[in-house]
Amino acid sequence: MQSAPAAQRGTGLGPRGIRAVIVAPRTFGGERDPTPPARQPAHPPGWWGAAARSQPCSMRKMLAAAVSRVLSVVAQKPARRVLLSSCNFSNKATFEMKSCDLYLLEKGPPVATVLTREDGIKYYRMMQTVRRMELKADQLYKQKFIRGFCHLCDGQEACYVGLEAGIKPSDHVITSYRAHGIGYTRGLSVRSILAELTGRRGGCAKGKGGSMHMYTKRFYGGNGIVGAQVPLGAGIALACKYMGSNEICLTLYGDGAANQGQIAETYNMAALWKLPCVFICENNLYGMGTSIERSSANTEYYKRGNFIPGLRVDGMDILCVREATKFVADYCRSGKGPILMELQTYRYHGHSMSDPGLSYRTREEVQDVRSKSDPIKLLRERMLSKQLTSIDELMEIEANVKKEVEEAAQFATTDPEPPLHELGFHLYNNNPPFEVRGPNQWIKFKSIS
Ligand SMILES: Cc1ncc(C[n+]2csc(CCOP(=O)(O)OP(=O)(O)O)c2C)c(N)n1
Ligand SMILES: [Mg+2]
Repeated sequence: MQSAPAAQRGTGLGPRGIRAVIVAPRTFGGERDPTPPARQPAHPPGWWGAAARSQPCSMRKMLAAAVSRVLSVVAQKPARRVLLSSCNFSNKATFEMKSCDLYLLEKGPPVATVLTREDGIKYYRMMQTVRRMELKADQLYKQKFIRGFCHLCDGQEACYVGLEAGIKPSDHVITSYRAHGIGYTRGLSVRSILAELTGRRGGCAKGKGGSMHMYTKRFYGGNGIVGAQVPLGAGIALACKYMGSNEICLTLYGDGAANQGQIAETYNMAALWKLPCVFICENNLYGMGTSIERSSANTEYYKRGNFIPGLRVDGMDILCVREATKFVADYCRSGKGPILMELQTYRYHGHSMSDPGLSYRTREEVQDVRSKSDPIKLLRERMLSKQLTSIDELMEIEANVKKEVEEAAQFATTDPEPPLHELGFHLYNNNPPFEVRGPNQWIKFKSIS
């Protein structure tokens, strides 16, 4: 049965359109520096901004011309263009969003929000980075640098960037095997993700995890068994409650996983114990090659918690996801127990690298989502429409992202593989050395934490 195009099925993916780049974040080992990325030293926003903004236009042009000569030497960029266009940027703007559908809730997230220029640029860079990283992974897979499983998440970028924007770094996240994007937004560097995919020593799991098993602080993977991360997420939320940390756990799973029995069991326990757990169903319309209409008797996943309140969110709109995430995070933190959030989204690639993704959906359907609902295009259009950025600046961001991803790929294809004798290392944290059995009982590996 051929499913109808996404837009016709009322997926909430409204017509929209965009593209972009940014400044590479500093990295420390596998993790990104948690401080916000610095602007290029050649043209930081603060050094001329306040003075220049208060000048009349002709004075701004004179100032730009003078500074241009100095900057063109050090910045290797058309400084006049940067200065002039930056003068006209707004610092923030208000945007309206699609309202969320609610279940057992009287009030939902706001339908309008303020986006600062700084945040907009940050989100744009992050979404572009995830997109480019996934396209690079696709290429490395086809070149046979990456072997085995590989599930890409391009198309779903607004979910990951929006979720991270709505929680605290101290909160917790666990997800399925489609883990590259959210691993990045949780703090992993592109380099450590790509090197993990190629099985190299510099990978975030030291080259021993691969696509489905990436971790960093307060990010628990990367789980290959469909739905198995959901009870684990409730367990993490139980720990948050037990420790009285006022932290929450975002527990992600797909529309396919939503039909599993263990998900219903977990809803029950989480509600019973009022756990600070946000159940997040990434509804990308398909579980492998099966459309939601063929797999689910009830495709309103935000209502599937039965006794747990829920909301359905436009997962292609970063602002919608951010505001909804703040809303559900506040709900959980206030001690009311779990809440369910369905993110309506779409994956551009097939389920995994062995799935061309076009036997169960049409090329036109994918193209339709790309042209009307792409999350990066949407943010781009919004920011341009309210003068939060310029095309030049976005292109500069794109160029920087491209460079960062290229350098990461270079590392991921040249870094050595972990040595064989380290195969059993790092199984446990802070454990005295012990021996592990290999594929047969005569092969022994030493395990060192
Ligand atoms: C317990 C279990 N059953 C089946 C599989 C094979 N499998 C891997 S992904 C998948 C589909 C899951 O779809 P969904 O939950 O919608 O997530 P998406 O891939 O769309 O992100 C299946 C059936 C598995 N890994 N684990
Ligand atoms: Mg799915």
